[in-house]
Amino acid sequence: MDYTYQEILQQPGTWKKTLQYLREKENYFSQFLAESYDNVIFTGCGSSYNLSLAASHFWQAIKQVPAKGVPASETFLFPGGVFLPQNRYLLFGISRSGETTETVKALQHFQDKFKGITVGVSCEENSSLLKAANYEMLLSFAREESVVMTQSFSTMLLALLSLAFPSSNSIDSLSSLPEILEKHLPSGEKTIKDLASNLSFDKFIFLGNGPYHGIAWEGSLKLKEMSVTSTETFHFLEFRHGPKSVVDEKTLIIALTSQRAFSWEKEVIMEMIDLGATILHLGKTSLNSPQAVEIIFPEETLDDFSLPILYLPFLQLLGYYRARNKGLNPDSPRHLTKVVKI
Ligand code: F1P
Repeated sequence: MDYTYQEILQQPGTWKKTLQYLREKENYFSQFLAESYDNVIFTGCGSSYNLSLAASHFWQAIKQVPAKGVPASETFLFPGGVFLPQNRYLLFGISRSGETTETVKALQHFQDKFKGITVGVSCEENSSLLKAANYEMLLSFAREESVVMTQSFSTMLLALLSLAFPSSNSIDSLSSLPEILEKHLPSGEKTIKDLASNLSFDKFIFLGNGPYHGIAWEGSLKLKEMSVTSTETFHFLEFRHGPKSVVDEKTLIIALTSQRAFSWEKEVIMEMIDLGATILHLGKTSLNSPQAVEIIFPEETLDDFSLPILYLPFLQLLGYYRARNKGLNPDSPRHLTKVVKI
């Protein structure tokens, strides 16, 4: 198999290294976590923007401070919509390569124009982003050959989630994640591989609320990048307000349900099944529907912070196997390069 596949499957081990890294760096990170900020901004491009969306939700929900995920280009093209001159910010710049032009520029522009601290989050040592930042989160053990981001995404998100929790107990609540993933990967991969062999679907809709919305965007981007497939992404209830008009028997809805809003999300899913859709459901509780292909994670320790991360490898495998079934090479996705420099 190729390196994209290998890197998807090695995530349990990479996640263990991530949690170990957070333990080792606890004192270093406490230097900036102890300071006070009015707002927290997460920024990046492509997958790293999707990561920013998920991380900002986690951060605000856990730390009770205003947090926002924005595309790196917005921070310098429309700063008035992102920053307030009188406020003090904690700005996380997220970039696997640490060389994406917009993300490096976002950090430099912020440091020139606004007040606060910057943290570079990357897998590449000595990268331009890490050199520009006041602090660094260097996850070099999650470096990857794949053009599309796989383990680097889940690793950087897991690291930021762990950082958001009050030290010590954060790691405990997430420490079971690698083993849970390891347990579900074999059967989950088979489920995804079987579904991806069905090339009759021509519409792919990703649905996710709250912290799952950034994950829905990332699953949508993986399928698009690797298999050259048009995809759409919505919050569950938003899908009723017009976009559901496209649903028919050739529609696959990838539903990333939560614990908190499951009853609301299930209602939308059942309505779409009545319109003819097939469902790929990742969740904690089964829908008990013959129209739903499911990967269920019943473990008690899982919640709306850890589940979104756990869904990622299966969404990555969906993109991988559909690409393979279309005769495409996931290691060299059409038109794409590993880093976008302008
Ligand atoms: C960001 C990015 C990826 C995309 C592709 C090109 O990279 O846009 O999101 O999938 O690999 O680069 P980075 O800033 O995280 O290195």
